[in-house]
Amino acid sequence: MRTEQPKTIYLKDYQQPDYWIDETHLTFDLFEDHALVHSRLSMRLNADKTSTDKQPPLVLDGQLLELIKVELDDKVLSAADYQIDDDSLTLQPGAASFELAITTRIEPQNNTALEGLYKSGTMFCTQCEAEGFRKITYYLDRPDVMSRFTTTVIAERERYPVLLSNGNPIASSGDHENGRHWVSWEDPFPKPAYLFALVAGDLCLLQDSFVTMSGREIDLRIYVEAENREQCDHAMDSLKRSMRWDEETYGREYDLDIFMIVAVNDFNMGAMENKGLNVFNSSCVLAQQDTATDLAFQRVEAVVAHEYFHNWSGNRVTCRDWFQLSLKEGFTVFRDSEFSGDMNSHTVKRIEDVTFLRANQFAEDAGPMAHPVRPDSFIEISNFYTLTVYEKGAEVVRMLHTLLGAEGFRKGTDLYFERHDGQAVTCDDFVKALEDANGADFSQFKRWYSQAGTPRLEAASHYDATKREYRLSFRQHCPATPGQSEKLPQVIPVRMALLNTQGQEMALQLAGESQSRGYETVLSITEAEQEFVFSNIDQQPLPSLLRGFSAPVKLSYPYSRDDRVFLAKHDPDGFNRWEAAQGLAVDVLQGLVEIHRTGRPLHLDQRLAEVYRTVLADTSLDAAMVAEIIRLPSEAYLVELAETAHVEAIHFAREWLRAELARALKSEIQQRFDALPTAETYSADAASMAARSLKNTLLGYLMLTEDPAIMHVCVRQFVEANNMTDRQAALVALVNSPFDEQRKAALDTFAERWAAYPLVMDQWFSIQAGSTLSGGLARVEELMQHPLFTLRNPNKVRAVIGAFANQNLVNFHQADGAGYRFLADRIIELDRLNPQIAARLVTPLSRWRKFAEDRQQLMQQELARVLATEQLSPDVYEVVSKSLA
Ligand code: B3K
Ligand code: ZN
Repeated sequence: MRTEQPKTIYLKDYQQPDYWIDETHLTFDLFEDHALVHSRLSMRLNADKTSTDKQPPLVLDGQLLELIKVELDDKVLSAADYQIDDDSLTLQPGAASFELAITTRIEPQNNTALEGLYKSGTMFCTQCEAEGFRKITYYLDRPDVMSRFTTTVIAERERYPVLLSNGNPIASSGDHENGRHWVSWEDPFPKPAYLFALVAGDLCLLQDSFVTMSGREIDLRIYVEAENREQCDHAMDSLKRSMRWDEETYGREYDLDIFMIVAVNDFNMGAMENKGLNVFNSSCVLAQQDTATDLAFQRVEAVVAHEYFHNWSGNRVTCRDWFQLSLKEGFTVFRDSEFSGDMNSHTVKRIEDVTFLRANQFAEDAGPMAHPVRPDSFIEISNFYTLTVYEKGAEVVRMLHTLLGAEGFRKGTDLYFERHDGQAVTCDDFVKALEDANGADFSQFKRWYSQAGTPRLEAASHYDATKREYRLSFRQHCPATPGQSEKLPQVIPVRMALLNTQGQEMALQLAGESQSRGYETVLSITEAEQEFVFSNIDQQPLPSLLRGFSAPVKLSYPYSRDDRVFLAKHDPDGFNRWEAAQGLAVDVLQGLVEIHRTGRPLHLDQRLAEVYRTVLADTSLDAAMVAEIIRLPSEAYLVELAETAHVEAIHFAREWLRAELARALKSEIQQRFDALPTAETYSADAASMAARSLKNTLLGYLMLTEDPAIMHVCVRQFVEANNMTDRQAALVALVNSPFDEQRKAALDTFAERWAAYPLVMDQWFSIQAGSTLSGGLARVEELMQHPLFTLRNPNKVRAVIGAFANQNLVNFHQADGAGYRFLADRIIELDRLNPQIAARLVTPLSRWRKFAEDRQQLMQQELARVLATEQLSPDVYEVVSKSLA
């Protein structure tokens, strides 16, 4: 924490470092009330940048460190030989190559920010990305400084039998005085400090092995606390599948002899890809049918894969500077989503990703924190681990994949990995490799990296029966975002087909082209306005546009509701069938919101019921798809779409429509519900998960009819379920139902049964915090008094405060502003403990421009109050000040 104004860092100011660190030798001496960190660095002048005759000072990053000793080439320096401030240690090396030895003292047990070396429960662990290593020792803490690390960890044997770091264990390990022992690790691959990791604890392990494509046997280990030993199988299977997939899909083989995952309870995000030693939030490792839902199983699979894939996209080839973060994150998210698609269903995975992107990233891109996939500036890099860098970044890579085709893309990534192995590079280098391998020119495409905001794409069409010609025209426009008022046209790949009145795809012959494009094509839109003419079209077609969401844009086309019904029933493309049903539901809901606001009674558009009826009766369709299609768009998405969001009206209209659909389709829903088998034994395969997903979606609808007979079915499911997915779905339905007695009983039974399982209790917290029944704020305040709640555990903060502010819109936005006041108080409180988590909580308030005037004022007031707080962290300062600007 500091008092002076935090300063902004600009991409345009990037310069190479003055020095390199070839070797890094670290020794950690861990104690209960402090840790000593001894480093020995082999350094040399960066000759490309500066000459030896005017050697620049060496400025090492360091924060919250107590400096014990500095030695330069084995000579102890005195205080006069160096300068120290809050962020750095500066000294003047006498030669172009030198050895620097530094000892610092830190207090991991008091580190509540969970960055650097800290304690989670009884174990020591680290989190160094992005700039956490500087909280461990003085160093060149920047990703373009890559060094070979050797690490020795010394700690009490009894308390910390397991001592881990990156790389391969060096045979030597042994006893030290006073019941202490030590282990040394060596990582042969040069890496930036952000990939450093250390773990010390009393851990047990699940061990397995994997034989790579070249026949090397890799030792695989998942370390957890003893009570979680039975919950690691799914993570281990996911790891092995990821390793195989990366070999088959990208030709990437694992490189060390050992790969370790450690689960910790207190972790700021999902997981971290430290070389050879991934540290995970336990919520992304542990999964077992009794305690984890299918969603949690899928998240474990995706996060294990994501972190594993970073070994190439991030570790072997890393980022030159933090502005390039999407180089590794966008690419790796794209890789993990394709992996998940291959493991389960591509269409369902795509629907989930697009739903998430549109409700959340689009909102970010339209708000005060909007920034390009490659940002131009930041105050605190931790604030830029955003949906834009990750999810929009992945969309950008997906478009490159679409434009090049799978084979061309693979040629490009092969060249990228080969050309840049062991280097710290930029997004431009990535695109250049794809261009060079394919003879492509992506100069215009690269605007996706530099322009923020979600482009709008308006499509229109005209059919000329006499000429048998169909004209499809597009107009693109990207709204202004902070610091970017003028935007240039971007390359927008539109995957599309034309459907005849039978719903069949028509042959696509573009005027001026000699060859037909078959029945589906990708139109590349590059101009602000552009037209495509299709020839030999003998009837008025209905276009199926942006299939698979081939570009992250807001597409509009003047579809009538009947058109959407037709597409929802007949489009051969699964994604666009869902999209048509979504579009219809959005249109219906937006209409209902307006009608409700004028005080008129609401009526159900039977066309939507008809689409749902057809889908419910279609047993040939993947059950997970049925569940997706009959799920109404979220309140958050409706807020995002609205010019001014009227929270109560949105909530009312959506709840009304759900209940109305449930009543209108009760017998069809009941029939389908009854026909779905309840499996005797649990399985986490795709088909079983799909069946559960549909069954529980149907249960949710049935419960809206408030029929006591159904309530009993729900209670029975809650009691008898042999897995957490079904149990939790029943609990959610009960918690949001008017059956007070059953709700209370279910919550109590659940809490009693699972009190010893923190991750299960997180679900219990979050279901209640997210419940839209009235009185939400009081409930949340009560939950915070629960003995298991603590602000020091990020998962608990997310489960209670995060769920309330992000998923419980009616209660968070209660008209008197008490929800805003509550959140601002928590932000201020949390900022003293954990600035990264505090800054994340600002998001719902930062969206104040979306709401009506009275709410805008109340939200701004709270932001202003946060900003006026003394000793605000740069993290919260940046988000709040930008939100108010
Ligand atoms: N690379 C880490 C994120 C680190 C966040 C630091 N504030 C996890 C991931 O994206 O794989
Ligand atoms: Zn990542």
